[in-house]
Amino acid sequence: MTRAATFDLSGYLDHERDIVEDALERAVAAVEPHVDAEVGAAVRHGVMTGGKRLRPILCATAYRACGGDGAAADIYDLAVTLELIHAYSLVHDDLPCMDDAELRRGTPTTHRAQGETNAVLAGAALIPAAALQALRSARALGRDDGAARTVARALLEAAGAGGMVGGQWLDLEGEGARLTGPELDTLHGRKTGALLAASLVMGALAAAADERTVRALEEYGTAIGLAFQIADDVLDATASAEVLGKNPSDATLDKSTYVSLHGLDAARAKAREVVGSALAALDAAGLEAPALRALAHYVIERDR
Ligand code: GRG
Repeated sequence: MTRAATFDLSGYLDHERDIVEDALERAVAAVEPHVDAEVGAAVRHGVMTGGKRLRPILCATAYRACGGDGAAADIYDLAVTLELIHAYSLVHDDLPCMDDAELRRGTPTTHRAQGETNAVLAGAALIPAAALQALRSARALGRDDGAARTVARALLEAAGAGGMVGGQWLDLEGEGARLTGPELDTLHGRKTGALLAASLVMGALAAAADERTVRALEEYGTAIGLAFQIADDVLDATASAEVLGKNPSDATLDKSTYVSLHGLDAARAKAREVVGSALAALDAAGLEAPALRALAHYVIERDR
């Protein structure tokens, strides 16, 4: 933990985000020729309007923590497939039939800027684009066909009905209901945690890490996924729309959250405890990984 304190996370994040933006630009440019100009503009709006880029940064960081040494462009081409899936989920989550949001990342949501039909099509186009790019980039990193399929499967399982989409469904079903603590953990483990954990797993698999290391990073990813969601609930309850870049919505939509269930102080304490278990997973696998340690703290200390 002291190692994390001396790590220049802010410089690391700035550097990583620049490389991630370049890789996202390549990914968007590869989709645009296949769709009409309006859908292309919606794809670009959904992907290229900012965001913390946490998932690709976690993936590339896990890859290096496992000794991955493939060409830099290839690991980021793999890492941004997580962001393509994340971007689609935000575009669809903001639609009138879901959260009906006006603002995302400080700009109008994709359907507000580019129209609802274009937003639906753009989100849908991103899913196969991400899957195909995951296969291609894992092969480019030297993984054989079987290993590349395992990498792509990790992405799609996390995104699918057993992961993010299933979590979204639980979330919609839970509006207006008072969920128990374990129900809330399950909802967010699927909605947010699965893709965050897959970020670590995909980075480790791309580096051909051994099974024990892959599982340790999955454990770390699951823990920071939960911590991330608790922090999200705390921010929704405490931060302004100006800082968040979106309108706080949990109370409006009458959602159960870690704050509504436990109160602010207990939610913050739980987030710290879960970060502790993420770090313990790295310790148990003998992974020094200073960047991952610093990122675990960042997940609960961020201001947006
Ligand atoms: C049709 C049932 C159905 C589902 C479609 C819409 C959808 C699939 C899933 C949505 C799940 C979702 C919105 C998960 C994201 C949760 C979350 C914490 C988002 C914020 O992530 P950050 O903070 O955002 O990483 P930035 O803007 O930094 O990228």
